[in-house]
Amino acid sequence: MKDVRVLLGDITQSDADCIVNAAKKSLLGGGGVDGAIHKAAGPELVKECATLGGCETGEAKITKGYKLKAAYVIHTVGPVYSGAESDAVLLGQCYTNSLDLAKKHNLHSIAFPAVSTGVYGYPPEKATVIAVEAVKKWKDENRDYRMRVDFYCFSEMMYAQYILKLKNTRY
Ligand code: AR6
Repeated sequence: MKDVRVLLGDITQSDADCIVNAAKKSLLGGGGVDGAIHKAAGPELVKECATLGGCETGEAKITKGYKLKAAYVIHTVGPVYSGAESDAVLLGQCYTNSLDLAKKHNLHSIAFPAVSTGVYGYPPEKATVIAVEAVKKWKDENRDYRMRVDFYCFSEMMYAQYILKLKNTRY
């Protein structure tokens, strides 16, 4: 896919216009990538998050990035993996709603972690397929809008999953 990259490393170091946080419904911080983003952004981030009234699964909300390189953070809440069909729908919505929000704010680059694949238990081989397909569909539907998408992977295993899926995806 054009303008789509797979990167191995820490998403808090991303130079994208916005980075996506795999948050919890309260938006008040947690472990994993959420903890890393809050730590890197500084205490102003949780203060702004506290004004947002939480976030439902599959939805996305935006804040400033504070001390991060990224100007904005888009907070999305992935599903806790249960094996139900709705898991895939909700996970796809995390990507689509984050991309819509980035476009609404006139942002042209976005970095995603592998939402739901840590604490929330989504199997990586399934989650990466949903992530890549949701991004491809969104890019197909927004051909007139330039958007660089970076998939940030925190392990070699996750990196390999994305590379495999992207190799088999035609743009
Ligand atoms: N950069 C990129 N990816 C990371 C980083 C990082 N710095 N740190 C972890 N990952 P998780 P979830 C990867 O558990 O499953 C939190 O407590 C990690 O290896 O962060 O959506 C929230 O508050 C994994 O592949 O998010 C929620 O309560 C991926 O990011 C809950 O966890 C997602 O793992 C959300 O669970």
